[in-house]
Amino acid sequence: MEKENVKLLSMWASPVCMRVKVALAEKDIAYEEILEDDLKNGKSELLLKSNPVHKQVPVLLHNDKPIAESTNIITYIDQVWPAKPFFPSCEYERSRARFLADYIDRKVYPAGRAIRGSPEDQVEAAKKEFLDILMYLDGTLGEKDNFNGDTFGFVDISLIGLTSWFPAYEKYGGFKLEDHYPKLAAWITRSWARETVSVSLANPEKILNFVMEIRKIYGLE
Ligand SMILES: N[C@@H](CCC(=O)N[C@@H](CS)C(=O)NCC(=O)O)C(=O)O
Repeated sequence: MEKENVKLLSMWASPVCMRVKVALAEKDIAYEEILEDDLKNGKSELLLKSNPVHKQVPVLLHNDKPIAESTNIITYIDQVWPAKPFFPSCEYERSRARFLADYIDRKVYPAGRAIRGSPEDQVEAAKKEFLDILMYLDGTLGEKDNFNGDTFGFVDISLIGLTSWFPAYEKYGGFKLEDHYPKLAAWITRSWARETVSVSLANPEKILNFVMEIRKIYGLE
C-alpha cells in the first residue's frame, strides 16, 4: 500500500480551513499544515499550482494530489478513510446533510461576514439576517446532541469550523447567541469540548483582534 502523505494548505483564521482540520482530527489522520502568510498580498506558488481555478485555501494534498473546496475535501476524507463515517447510512439523511452543509456555506458564512463588515447603520439588518438564518439550524438540531444524531458528522464539522468567528459577530452585532438559540449555543459549547475541535479551531480572542484590524483597514473602527 502507498504510504500516506497528507498536507493541508491553510490559513490560520480561515473558517473553511478550520473545518477541514476538524475532519482530519476526527479521523485521526496525521498531516502537515502549510500556512499561507498573507492571502491578500501574495499567494504561494504551491497554492497557485494546487488550486489554479479558485486560488483559495484550503487545499488537501493527498500523496501530492490536490483536492480543493472544503466540503468536497471533507467528503473525500470520509470516503478515503471510511472508519467513523461522517455521513448517516440512510440515503435520504445523507442528502439532508449535504443540503445543510450547502445552506451553511451559502447563508451563515456571508451573513456573519456582513455583521462584522457593515457600517453602523446596517448592522441591525445584518444581525437580523444572521439570526434568521441560524433559526433554521437551531430548529434542525432540535433536541439532538449533534446535527448528525448520535455522532459528530458532516454538518457538525461544516458548522463548527465557522464558530471561532461567532464571538466577533456577537460583539459587532450586539447580541448573545444563547439568548436567542440556547440549544445551538449549547451545541457549540459541547462541540468545543471535543479535543478534535479545540485543537483545530483558532482562539476566538485572536479572531476578535484580527477582525478589529480588518475593520480598521476598512475605516469601521
Ligand atoms: N468555497 C471555498 C471557500 C474558500 C475560501 O473562501 N477561502 C478563502 C480563505 S477563508 C481564501 O482563500 N481567500 C483568498 C482569496 O479568495 O483570494 C471552500 O469552502 O473551500
